[in-house]
Amino acid sequence: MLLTRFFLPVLKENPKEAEIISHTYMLRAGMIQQSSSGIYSWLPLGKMVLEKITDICRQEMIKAGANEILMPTLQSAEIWKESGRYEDYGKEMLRIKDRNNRNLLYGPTNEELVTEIFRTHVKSYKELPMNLFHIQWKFRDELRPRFGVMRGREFLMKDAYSFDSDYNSSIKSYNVMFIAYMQLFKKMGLKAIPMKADTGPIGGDLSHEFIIIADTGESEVFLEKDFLNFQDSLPNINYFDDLQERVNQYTSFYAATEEKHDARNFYPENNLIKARGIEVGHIFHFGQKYSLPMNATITDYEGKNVSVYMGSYGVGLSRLVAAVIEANHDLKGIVWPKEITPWDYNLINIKSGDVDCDNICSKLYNFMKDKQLNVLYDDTDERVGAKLARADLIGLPYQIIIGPRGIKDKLYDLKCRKSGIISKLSYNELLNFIQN
Ligand code: 5CA
Repeated sequence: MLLTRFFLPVLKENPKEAEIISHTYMLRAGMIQQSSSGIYSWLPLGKMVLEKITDICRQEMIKAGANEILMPTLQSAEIWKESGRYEDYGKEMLRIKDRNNRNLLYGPTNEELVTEIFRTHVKSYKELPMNLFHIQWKFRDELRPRFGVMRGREFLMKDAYSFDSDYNSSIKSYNVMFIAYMQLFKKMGLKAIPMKADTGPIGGDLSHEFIIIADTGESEVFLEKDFLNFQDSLPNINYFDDLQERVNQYTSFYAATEEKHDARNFYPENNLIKARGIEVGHIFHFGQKYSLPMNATITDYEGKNVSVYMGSYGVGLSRLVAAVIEANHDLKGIVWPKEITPWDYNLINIKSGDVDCDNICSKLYNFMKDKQLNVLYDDTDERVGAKLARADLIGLPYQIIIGPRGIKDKLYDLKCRKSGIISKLSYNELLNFIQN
């Protein structure tokens, strides 16, 4: 991509409304623009990262056996009255009337709607287990939207819903999602820690939040210190195996959100740490909470009618963009992990208009495009200082910096954004590096 053809409205100053670094950098790097309180437009750079995160999540869901659907943002109030949540949900729910005076709402979550889809079509245990997921915008009229997309009112969520014919198999379905979450966060370059959690308005008896430790996080959490360094040592994952042992590896550590923390359950005490974190995912096992009032029944293997057992599983996709930045930045800007960076390379022509600089940059850019390498080429005619500052701000993993001095010496600068180390490479060394 040529930077002269890319809409990247960077800001020079730190916007005063931003209180945390991810919000500051997302605004400064031209990733988002606020449209009203807690509601944002996603500009090209932000949209690219959001897509990458979404895609990693989608692929893992499919691998774990879930089917993708797409439910609407607007839902009828009727099904929420069936479950009893229409009144309970309170002021967070945005209620709307259509021209015929019918009550609609902008979905804050989808347990009711997916249960309605299920009960229309599925009648027998033979069709189970089943997991349906979608990736859709949600609306919650948060009391205090803040920190940009971290706590928005409109936000993108991946929500999955499992259906099983009995309790034991519904725990297996919960375990599949538990492990899929560990995988998908790892694939985003993040260390998410599963913690015992409260179930709030979703309900149920078993729940885990997935937390990224960060000082700016809104959640207070308690965990065993050793958990921070734990790496899953079991061999490859097969989602059709029994995953209980794998889940136990994680749940044997003490880790709980503030609401679930109880120091009496913790031993040895000196190893406990209190930290702050960002909730990037939340999974719930709630059994028959929705299927009972909504009459979602199936016949089991004995021919009896039973209400289906369910769980729901959310990932905060738009929040994750901010969470990744909280976990990966420095004083100069964002430092994208390679897994979700919008491009791998930032080719910077520090003297556009100079024939030699233009030639070598174009040659390199075309070569990289031919090899299908992901590169953003800064071909603008701005000052060198502005170009380098912008490159650091948008944080692509490698910068290839080409200017008259390098051309004279036949040595070009390759800068690793994370370490800041600049290597001087010949043209061939540069080609070797980018091809490996
Ligand atoms: N139905 C369940 C699971 S599908 C559910 O709604 N769970 S939730 O309420 O915990 O939300 C799932 C995830 O969405 C959270 O873990 C969080 O990462 C994200 N999320 C929740 N509220 C917001 C918000 N206001 N802004 C950004 N992300 C949010």
